[in-house]
Amino acid sequence: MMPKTMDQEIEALRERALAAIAAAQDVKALEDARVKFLGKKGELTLLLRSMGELPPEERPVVGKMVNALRDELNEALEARRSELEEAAVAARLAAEAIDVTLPGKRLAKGGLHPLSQVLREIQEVFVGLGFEVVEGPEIETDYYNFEALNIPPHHPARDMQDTFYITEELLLRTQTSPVQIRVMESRKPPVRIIAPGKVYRVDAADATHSPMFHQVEGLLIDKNVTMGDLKGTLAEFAHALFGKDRGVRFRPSYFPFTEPSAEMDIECGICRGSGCRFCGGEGWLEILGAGMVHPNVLRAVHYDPEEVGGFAFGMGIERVALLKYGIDDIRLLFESDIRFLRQF
Ligand code: 2NM
Repeated sequence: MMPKTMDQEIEALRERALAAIAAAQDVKALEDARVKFLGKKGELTLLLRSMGELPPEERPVVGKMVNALRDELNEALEARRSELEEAAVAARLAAEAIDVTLPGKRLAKGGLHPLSQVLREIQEVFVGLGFEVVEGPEIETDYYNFEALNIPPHHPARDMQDTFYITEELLLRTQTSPVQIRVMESRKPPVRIIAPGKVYRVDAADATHSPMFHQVEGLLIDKNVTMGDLKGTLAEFAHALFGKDRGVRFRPSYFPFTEPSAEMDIECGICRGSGCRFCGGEGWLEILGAGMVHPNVLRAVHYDPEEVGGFAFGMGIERVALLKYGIDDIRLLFESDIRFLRQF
């Protein structure tokens, strides 16, 4: 075979180079092609060097051809580079496109536990009547839980069978009244507070008992407070929570920390007073205990019973929730069964 002439060699190199440029599918492949043909040790550079072997009169002609080829390849490289860059941008735009017409993802909606709802309602009623919400420790001393509340040393409530003792002195509070003792110790009358929170009693869990439950207790101390103030305040509360059409009644009762003491009933919402299974045939449902604060309790916090006095009350929030929603088992409030909770 005849050795290739210089112009044949240039033409062959041109075709290979243009093919490589056209075949490059990304900027990296294109750069490899540039180095292969136009780099320091590239094919075109080597060709230029080999010109030394040509007869002197051919050199300018071949030199021109090589320069023209270099220009052509540079242009082809540049054209291919912008093609690839535009394609890359187009691909990215397509991949990142957002379909603004797609329907949104539905968010799961949470809700308050029925106990929390009832607690908030109770708090709103009393805050509206001028009471302040206060909290206190769940671990209490014998003094604040019993002694200051006029509960004598051998009262059954103090029994190991009824109270969770931690030591001889420390216990889990059996009511939130110790919070009210603490507030009275630290403030002068008038006092208008409610104390919500967890309380603990040794009880087996059944439809109406739980070893932990929630209470709201209230206390109002001022000059010239009467049993009429107690009745008006608590009737107002019952009507706000259960509706104005529900009758309320007060019955005499006994608590060591109040004298006189009473319990308040509300007309049964199921039978409206005629007697049914929900109210045990009574027509009435007990919702809270109350009374005029005992002089011994006032003396324990260094208030003068001749100067000031007041009323106090206490209710179980679980019980109020059961009555309000017509639920028949307290355990449903503690089981976190979403099928039950969703109904409120
Ligand atoms: C009740 C019933 C009656 C009560 C008494 C006091 C305090 F601290 F003032 F003595 N706080 N709460 C009270 C009174 C609680 O719960 C059924």
